[in-house]
Amino acid sequence: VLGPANKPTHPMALAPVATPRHSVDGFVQEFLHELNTTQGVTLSASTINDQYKALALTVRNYLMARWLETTRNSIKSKSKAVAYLSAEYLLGRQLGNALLAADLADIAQEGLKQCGIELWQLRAQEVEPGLGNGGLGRLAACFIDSLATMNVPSVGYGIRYEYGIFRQTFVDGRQVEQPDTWLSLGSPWEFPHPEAAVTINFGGTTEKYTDEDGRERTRWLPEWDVQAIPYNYMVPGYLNGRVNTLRLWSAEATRAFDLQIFNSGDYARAVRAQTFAENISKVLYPEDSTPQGKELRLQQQYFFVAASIRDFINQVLGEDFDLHNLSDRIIFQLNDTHPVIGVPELMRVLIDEEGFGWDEAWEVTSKCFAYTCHTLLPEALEVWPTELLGRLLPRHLEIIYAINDRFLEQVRDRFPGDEVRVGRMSIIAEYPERAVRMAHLASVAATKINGVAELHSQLLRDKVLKDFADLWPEKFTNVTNGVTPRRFLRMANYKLSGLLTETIGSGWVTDLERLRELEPCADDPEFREKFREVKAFNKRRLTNLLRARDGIDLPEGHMLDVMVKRLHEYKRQSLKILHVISLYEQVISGKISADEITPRTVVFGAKAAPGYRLAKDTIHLINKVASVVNEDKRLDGRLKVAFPANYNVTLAEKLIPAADLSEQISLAGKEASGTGNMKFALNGALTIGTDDGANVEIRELVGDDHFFLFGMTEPEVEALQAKGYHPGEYYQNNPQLKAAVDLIQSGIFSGGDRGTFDSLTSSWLYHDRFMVFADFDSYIAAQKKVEEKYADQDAWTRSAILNMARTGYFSSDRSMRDYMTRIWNITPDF
Ligand code: GPU
Repeated sequence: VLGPANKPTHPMALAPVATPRHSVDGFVQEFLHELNTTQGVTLSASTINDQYKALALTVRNYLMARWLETTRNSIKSKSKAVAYLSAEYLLGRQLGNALLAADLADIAQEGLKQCGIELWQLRAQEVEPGLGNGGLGRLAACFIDSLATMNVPSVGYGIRYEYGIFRQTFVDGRQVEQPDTWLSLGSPWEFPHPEAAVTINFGGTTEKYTDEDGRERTRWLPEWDVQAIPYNYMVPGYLNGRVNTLRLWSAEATRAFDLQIFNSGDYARAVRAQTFAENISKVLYPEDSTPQGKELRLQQQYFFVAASIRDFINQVLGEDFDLHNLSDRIIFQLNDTHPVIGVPELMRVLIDEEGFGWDEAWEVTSKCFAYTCHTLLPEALEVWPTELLGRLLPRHLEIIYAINDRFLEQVRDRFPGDEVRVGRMSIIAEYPERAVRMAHLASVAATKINGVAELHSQLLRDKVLKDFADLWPEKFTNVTNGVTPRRFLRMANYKLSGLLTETIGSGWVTDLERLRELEPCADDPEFREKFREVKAFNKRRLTNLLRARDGIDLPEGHMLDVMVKRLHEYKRQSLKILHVISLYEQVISGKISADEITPRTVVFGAKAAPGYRLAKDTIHLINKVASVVNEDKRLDGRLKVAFPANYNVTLAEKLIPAADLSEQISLAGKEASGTGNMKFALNGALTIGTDDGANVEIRELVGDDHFFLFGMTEPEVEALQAKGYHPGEYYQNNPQLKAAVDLIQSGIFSGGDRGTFDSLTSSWLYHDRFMVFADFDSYIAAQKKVEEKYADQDAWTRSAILNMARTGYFSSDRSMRDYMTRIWNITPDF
């Protein structure tokens, strides 16, 4: 496919590409040019979608010179780069971020106005690329933003799913999934490069042979293959002239593959074969933290990792690079275990294709990977049955066995006679079936292993990966997660941003710790008033959005109490809805009068994995409670529940800045970090939360007086588990809890049917791993404190300002700096 490159003979070929003039006129000229020549329409005949696309292309053009320059420099400079390997990137809309990075927002607004177009209308056209599930995918998106802004040579690698995370709808209160057709109107942000396709092999067998030098070698004789087509996306740094690349792979059938079958005359089979190959990048698996062990999923993982490693070696390093020095040029950061198959893949490339000996190859490989673990739940750790892995990747399974043999020898050396430990640590599990433990493979291969918050990293060392920490304590470290201040403060909360910049200058956007300078403003009544006005503005903005988007009417003057995150038992949306039910129950049973309730709207946003029954039942319950509570006049409009469907990054950007109260109520020891918690605090919401994940660090920074802590600590959870958790006792001994649960079982939320929510109530009552009842009392007490504080608006606003001023630590820029010093050993090149 690739012809010889043309020599640049024209002097213009060496000049940097032209950037359109940074002025309203320059912008309008470029915009109309794109509308006419790329969309092929006149302004007067153009649709909103034409205009959106022309705008996207225009903004791209402003970033283009920087992108080409960055790419050229990164190949020339030969500095060490980071390749972030992630099966998910939950990017959110691109237009706003690109406008911000190119410093074009005001110019575009004015230029479009002159064309009779409203910028916000075009922004609303964009369908966000939802190529991730939740926190893990969004973290990847924040990290590549920070790497670009901090001038770190880096590339993100992943999968261009044709269908991202499903679109959630509700039918009679139940979740129904619709396909996410984000590409249907075309995607102006991507640059496909079919000429740079990489062939990826699968299946078949291996065979031994003797090479010309008389050495025993192995080769893989694969059975089928697919093409990996790269699609490049710009990752612009914030006002710094740098644009990094995110490279997402799309699967296409190889020509050889279907030609063979076409020639056999079986047209239908040929087309089926094509579909089979292209299925690999068809759809994002919607399970979050609960791997399904499906063959297609392993195909996806190998597909993108093999293509990425090949791509880096060929495109960035070039043919004559001595791969013995690979670790001088690259560190592959593994975003959880999804890309861990890259470890045996690099071994295979070095040994089978490059002729390295085993030890030589391991020497290189064991310096090129670092592993981030994102969970503490044992069921979230990926394992692949050897039967499946061996069928799909026979050579890789052999290599994994060989890695394991040498590794277990090391364990036996260090702990002679401790065969129980050897069994625990083995990369291969024997029960319930023989399977590869991907977290063990990652831990053996990685130079560094990190958790994502202090508590999480400590629990990894002490529990989940304790044996590995005993063997290699120096491998373990922590990097607390962070979020990008560009998207989640500067863009999402432009009113607050304006106030911040007016008060301390604009430096905070790239140096978030400078928010500290706002601490004194907490005591300034004038500033507090402005801060409250910003919050009120954000609430009105949300109200307008939810009215148009969902037909939801948010009442005015309510405390906005927000719980948005994936639906999981461990995150305990159940505890939040029990609180609502309890408030309702107390009013309708006459225990309290409606005017004792703080006017409050509880907002939920949550998708459940399509096969996760209890999670879906919880969504059903929340919706049913909402429809009963919202209509009941006895509450005097003082308690409302809003559950907009299809929570995504776009909605988060409107919801978080409007929130008063942030719900972070997982059972202690279960949430690795959380990152929504950080976004809320930075936008001036107060947290009600357990001592879990990054909540611990948030509370340390903002101070106990400005955080509503409740619930058991992790050691208390462990102790209760050990002694035996009996939820029935809490139910029997706590009348308020009993009344709430009984109200569900009365059928009041299910049209009189008493059994509708039995799955939930019996789970809480008889086998709740996440101990909702045990923390109920303490949660209710903490909510009382919330109400007391909210009654004193000055005190509340003061705390809100301090939350914002003291959480600059949670910038993903800081996370990236920590990765650079603790894990990657690189310094940014300026
Ligand atoms: N997380 Br494992 C996911 O979003 N998906 C996963 O498959 C796994 C973890 C989350 C953690 O639950 C959350 O606590 C953390 O903040 C986030 O990853 C980013 O580290």
